[in-house]
Amino acid sequence: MEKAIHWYPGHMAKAYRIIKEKIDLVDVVIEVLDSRAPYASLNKSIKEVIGNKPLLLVLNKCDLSDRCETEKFLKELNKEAYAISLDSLNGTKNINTISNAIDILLKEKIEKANAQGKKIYPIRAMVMGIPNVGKSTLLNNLAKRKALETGDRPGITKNMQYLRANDKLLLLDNPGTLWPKFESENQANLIALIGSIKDEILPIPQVANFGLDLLKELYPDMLKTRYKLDSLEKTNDDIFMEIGKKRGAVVRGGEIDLDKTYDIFLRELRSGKIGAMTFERQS
Ligand SMILES: Nc1nc2c(ncn2[C@@H]2O[C@H](COP(=O)(O)OP(=O)(O)O)[C@@H](O)[C@H]2O)c(=O)[nH]1
Ligand SMILES: [Mg+2]
Repeated sequence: MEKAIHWYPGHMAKAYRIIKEKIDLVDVVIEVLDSRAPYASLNKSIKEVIGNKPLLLVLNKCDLSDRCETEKFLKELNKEAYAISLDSLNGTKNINTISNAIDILLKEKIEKANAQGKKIYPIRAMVMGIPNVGKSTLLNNLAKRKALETGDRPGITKNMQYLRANDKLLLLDNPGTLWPKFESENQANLIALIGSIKDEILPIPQVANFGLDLLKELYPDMLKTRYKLDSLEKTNDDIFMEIGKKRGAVVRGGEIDLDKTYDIFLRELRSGKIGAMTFERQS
């Protein structure tokens, strides 16, 4: 990106320290990913942070992603860790799904405890993930109470108690915030697109253009339908002008307000209004 997006080392060190302090309190770690960009939202250093704790990957926001692509990602990720997909806003079955997944993940440990007549339940878990993937929403959904502050802006989760999901599962009440990894410009753009970086510090025109390029390539029909576009064989600026016009993003004199258009486009893209889509493909 022209204007580099940084996650300062100070933040990283702090996040690392907080997680290290809590990791010994739990039996299993749940890393929440955004199913629209599972690889980009995965923190590759998590294994260093959690040591040998079993890891459950939850591809969240599956209501917003392309089901077919999500299945492919699950298959691939399942080679490295246990992976499931969820919609944490609407999940009456989420507790069972997570509880069952943890039982499978901890199968050996559970069998051993049973054989020795030791008590293993309740299992303690910690939820982690980069900002905005839905950690607080998932915790609220599992604990069936709106105890945690949620928001669609990154960094809203702050300061130990456990929340009870069911008889078998306790969750540390505060999720661990992991830092996103910017290994490439593409990854930084994806992280921006899923809303894990505050818009205030983002080069919005670049992110919007990245989103438009992606949709032209991956979901051209949804894009055309949403904005009633006859053709995509135009420059991005021309397409944004059309979108702006249709959404009434005009300034005095009838000129299109591109900044406003970018905001509208990104809001609609992020909230699934253009359609359910996955922004990454497996290489
Ligand atoms: N559509 C959809 N939105 C979700 C889901 N989970 C969380 N969200 C929304 O994503 C935003 C960020 O959620 P939050 O729990 O605050 O993320 P956190 O930063 O990881 O704790 C909020 O606007 C949530 O309502 C989901 O499964 N589906
Ligand atoms: Mg949160």
